[in-house]
Amino acid sequence: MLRIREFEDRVAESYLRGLTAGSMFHLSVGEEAVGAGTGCAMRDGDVFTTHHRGHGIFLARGADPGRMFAEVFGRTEGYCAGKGGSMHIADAKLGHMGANAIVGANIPISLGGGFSMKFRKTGGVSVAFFGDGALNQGVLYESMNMAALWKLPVVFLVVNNQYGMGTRIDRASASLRFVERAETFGVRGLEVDGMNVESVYRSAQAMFTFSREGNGPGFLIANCYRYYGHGRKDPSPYRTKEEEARWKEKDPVEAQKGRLAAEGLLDPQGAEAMAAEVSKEMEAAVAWAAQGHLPQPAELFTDVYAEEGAP
Ligand SMILES: Cc1ncc(C[n+]2csc(CCOP(=O)(O)OP(=O)(O)O)c2C)c(N)n1
Repeated sequence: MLRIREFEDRVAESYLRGLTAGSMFHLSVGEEAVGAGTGCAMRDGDVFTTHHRGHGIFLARGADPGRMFAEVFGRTEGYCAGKGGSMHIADAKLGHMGANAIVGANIPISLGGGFSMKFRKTGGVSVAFFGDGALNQGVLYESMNMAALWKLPVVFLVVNNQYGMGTRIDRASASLRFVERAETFGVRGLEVDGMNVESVYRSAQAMFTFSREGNGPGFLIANCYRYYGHGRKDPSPYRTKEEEARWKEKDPVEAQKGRLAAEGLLDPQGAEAMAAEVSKEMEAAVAWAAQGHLPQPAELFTDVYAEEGAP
């Protein structure tokens, strides 16, 4: 969680310093428990897709922050040779089938991932991460129907940060009973406190196990909050300072620090040392990425489509 937060804060800072390629960055500060909890519950061989706010999830799956910064900076050393950027990061080796900027569009790709897992009997699970903004997209329910019909190992994972751009979830959804919606399709549904990393980990673990053991798809909705606006420069005029403060009282990093301290597993010096180590790691990653190379015009059409035989 500390690594995700530090990474995202440095993306924000790099953006303001003009280091980044592109003008829009969707940061997941406040959502760290969802990234870390689900990422740790997945296994090697599992596959996933994310929405446009997926840096934290990829980091939790083992992404190298240097290569992620390089991608965000549009450098050839990045995961997609600098041509995907923040919103289109993918890496087959780590099971990342791609971030996607079209709300809900990654969901049927994960459905295909689940079909592949079942067809090839790999024992893996395919996870689609998306925001509450996708909860009223038809493609979600088309995908749920097919996943349930064919008992595919797919988990629909909602990172419910309460807002789709400036629209609060209850202004966009006629009903908030999303678990019931999923159950209507025969998809097992569960809701979890997305500010508590241990709860997220346990719920995700249970859901992934259920699904990978051949019982069909799952739906997990994790309730959390994004601390920044929709993009770095969005001042969030559609929500109140009081609401922001209420959610920050449940800060996932501080809450976990408190739980570990209460169990005698972490003291203030230990916490400080951990934070310093993470800060050093991310500082080095930014410096390395900033020295990277910009793609040349001659490379315009390379790294765009998969080579034949590529994973
Ligand atoms: C199909 C589609 N409609 C609209 C948009 C514009 N858009 C980009 S992000 C976004 C809000 C997404 O909210 P949510 O899915 O909850 O994710 P969050 O940004 O909160 O993480 C919208 C409407 C889009 N990218 N794709």
